[in-house]
Amino acid sequence: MTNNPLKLLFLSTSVGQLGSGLGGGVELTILNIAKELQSRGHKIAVVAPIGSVLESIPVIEITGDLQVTAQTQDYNDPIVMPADSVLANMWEYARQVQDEWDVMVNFAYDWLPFYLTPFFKTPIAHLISMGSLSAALDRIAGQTAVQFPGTIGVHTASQAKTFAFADECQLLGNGIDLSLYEFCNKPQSKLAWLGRIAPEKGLEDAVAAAKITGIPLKIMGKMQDEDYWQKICADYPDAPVEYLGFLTTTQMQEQVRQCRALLMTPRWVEAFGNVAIEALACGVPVIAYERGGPAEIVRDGLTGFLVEPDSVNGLVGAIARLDQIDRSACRRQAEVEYSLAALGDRCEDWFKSILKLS
Ligand code: HBI
Repeated sequence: MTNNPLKLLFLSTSVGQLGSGLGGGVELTILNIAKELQSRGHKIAVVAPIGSVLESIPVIEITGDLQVTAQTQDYNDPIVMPADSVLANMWEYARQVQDEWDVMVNFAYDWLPFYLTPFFKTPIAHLISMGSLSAALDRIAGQTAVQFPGTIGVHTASQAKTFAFADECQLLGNGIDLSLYEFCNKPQSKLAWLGRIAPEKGLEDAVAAAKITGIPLKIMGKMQDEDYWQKICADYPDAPVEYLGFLTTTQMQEQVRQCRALLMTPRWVEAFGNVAIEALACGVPVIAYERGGPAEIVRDGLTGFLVEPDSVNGLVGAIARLDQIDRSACRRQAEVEYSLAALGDRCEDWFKSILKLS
């Protein structure tokens, strides 16, 4: 237990209810940091869109219209604020209660929380969960990095490098509750793909690799872009693939642990790639395009393979070499580098440093 408990108010992503999968990896990040810091005796509450659920963490549910997802916008698009913005309503609530909290932590990839930071008395930490996608966000976050040094956290160095203020970012990595993932040393002949079904995730390449190798591909994740999925099915009618839906962590790891590898095919700079450490925790090697977070996670040739980005043949070649990988080395890497305790230490240090600065 900590000797000086902090009161931390987390403000969630604005694009979906926590638990819906629309928030992608940041939903798991919020849950894991909140769980770990609460277990250390800190007081945590999460402000999130109505309908959000977060295990044993108190959630303050806020009504209003969800934000447009940043990755569907163009880089120079103006910021869109819906009439009854849930994001604006979340931050109005935060303004009213700010004196009850030591630090407020913003998890939304949105312009407003950064713009509001100088208007608040309580210090605000910003965890940015994607690479650069928007001129407006790059600009306002850059101003925040200068006005409030040390208050911007990211997951990886390659994600930080997509921003001009890379050197001002705290590198937090990420972490998972390893007790939820069961090691499997004897996989069946199948492959896994995990993530939001959306163009930036490059699912079509994994489907193409399954078709070429003839190894069945199990697809899990939120069906975010139905048209995108239908086009893949039309383009690869006889690929051995099966969509299993958006599963809970327990259900997902039950499937993934039986696979020979996880395929990661991001078209963008994946900020981290929670799914990579979830697979490693099950002893499942990760075959990933060498870009973004996964390139900093996978130990090439030891816990998986890094292949030339957007190269289906690269995926196929790596699949052929999977017998080289010792699956216990995958589990061990997750235990050493991606435990909740390691993530909790980095976050606790970050929040304490912000308090000292304020
Ligand atoms: N888009 N506008 C916006 N706001 C978010 O909080 C957001 C997003 N797109 C994706 C997203 N969050 C999460 O899926 C990632 O941060 C992981």
